[in-house]
Amino acid sequence: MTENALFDALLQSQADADPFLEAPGTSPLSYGDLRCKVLQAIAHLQNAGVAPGDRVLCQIEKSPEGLILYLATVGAGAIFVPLNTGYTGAEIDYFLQDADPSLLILDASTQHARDAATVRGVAVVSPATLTAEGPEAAPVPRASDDLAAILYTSGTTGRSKGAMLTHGNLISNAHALTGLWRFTTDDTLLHALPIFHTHGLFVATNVVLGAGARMLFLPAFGLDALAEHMPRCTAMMGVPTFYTRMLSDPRFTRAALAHMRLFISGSAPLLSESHAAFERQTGHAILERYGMTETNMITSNPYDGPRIAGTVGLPLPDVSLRIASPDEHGIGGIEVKGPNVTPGYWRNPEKTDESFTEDGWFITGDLGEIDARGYLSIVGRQKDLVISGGFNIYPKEVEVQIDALPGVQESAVYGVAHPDLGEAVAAAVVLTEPGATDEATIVAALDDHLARYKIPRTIRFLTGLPRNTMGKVQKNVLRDGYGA
Ligand code: MLC
Ligand code: AMP
Repeated sequence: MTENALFDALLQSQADADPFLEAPGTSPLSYGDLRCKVLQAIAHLQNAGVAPGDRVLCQIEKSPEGLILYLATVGAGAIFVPLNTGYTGAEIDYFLQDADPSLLILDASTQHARDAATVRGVAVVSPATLTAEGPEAAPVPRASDDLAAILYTSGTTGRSKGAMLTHGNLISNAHALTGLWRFTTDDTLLHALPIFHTHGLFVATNVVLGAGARMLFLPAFGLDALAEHMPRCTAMMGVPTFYTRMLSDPRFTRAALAHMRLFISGSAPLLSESHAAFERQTGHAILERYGMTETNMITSNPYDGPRIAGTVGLPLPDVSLRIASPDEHGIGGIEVKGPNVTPGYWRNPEKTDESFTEDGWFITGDLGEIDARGYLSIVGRQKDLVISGGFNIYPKEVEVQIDALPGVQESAVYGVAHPDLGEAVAAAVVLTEPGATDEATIVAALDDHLARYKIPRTIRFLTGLPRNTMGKVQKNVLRDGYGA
């Protein structure tokens, strides 16, 4: 017993010879290999000066090393902070200031983040160095309420905030989902998600570890890779875009997917039509679940009972859900309580206070209703947020950057329906005078500051923004008038 809560819960029980991970172009890893590499990486992290409680930032391309570094950082008693590989130097600079890390893990080729780290005096090390062969170190004791990770999520003020996740938060969700979704040592999960978000990092990886299952680990989502590797898998987790793209590909037939046990969707709404079309084409009813960075997973459709399209199912065991201030149709704000919920935002007590009710419920910012069977449906959002292909974009963050550009008087950023991504980012811009700037100039300027998935795919130039009597921009009018 090492008494490192997450290590003990997720990395101790599997037999050494049991297979863990296979990634195209790399040697397969058994659970014994995984444990050995994690213990070696703990020693490397300690030699690099990482102490318990330190933050370790990590912006690297998806690779098995990324998983080893997540587990080793937590094993070293430190706090893992994964970063989207698309973040620009300006964005990294903010995370370096806010997280105040002792180490930044970067691929050798990533210059912009390296420059930011030099300015902030943060040591940089490559994943190759940290995962090289070497002596092992024992996991550092950590209790279940110690922090394991901080995941940054953007906010309505335009500034990202770090959601703190404890060992206990992650363990409770891993155990709940492993049981609920019936993962066992017979399973092989097809992993095509990025590993800098809750979905690909915690939901997928921790469920596989919790079950002692296998993972087929793809560097990125692609239909050819899916068609090639799915025959050896039993389950897949994805965002709705994965499933709508599969629907457009004749290779994913009922016969080709007959061996699959489970398809899970989350991170963004799965349209009922997509659910029905997927079932018609493949014979599989996608199991939709609902979660958030701050809360891990909250609800899931059942494995055995009806998987109802357009709903996100029932609360996970130990998770409580309520609808705050329901209107006459029963629709209100979704609030959550349970062992899955963050203790708050990193060094941000104001945001933490704002995000919990006085009686301790976490306010998701999503609007929902619960039907007679107890199934939750998400019907809208109280927060001004665009979800594009499973990535969240807070309009404020983009508006602040557009408004600062020469020739721009003001802007409004909003989501429009998009057949592939669910929603796409759009902007309405008012210029200081006609022709003061143009779309290409705005997009080029944003590229220095914002990851590309946040950059508007369309920009409309207006003479004024539609506002209500309170002076608030009416984004619904922009969406309705200038949608898709
Ligand atoms: C990529 N691009 C996107 C984008 N993904 N733009 C908008 N929205 C997206 N989601 C941009 C790239 O920056 C690039 O821009 C261009 O599209 C092509 O990049 P790509 O990598 O080839 O894109 P593609 O294969 O189309 O990626 C789509 C995708 C990917 C759906 C496969 O976005 C993806 O893996 N999404 C998963 C997100 C995820 O894991 N979310 C979980 C969050 S956790 P340019 O300008 O360079 O051409 C969470 C909690 C929960 O929400 O409940 O799970
Ligand atoms: P993130 O901040 O990236 O963790 O995204 C969390 C948000 O994604 C939630 O607050 C929801 O708005 C949305 N979300 C996650 N899963 C679903 C789902 N199954 N259906 C609709 N929205 C979802």
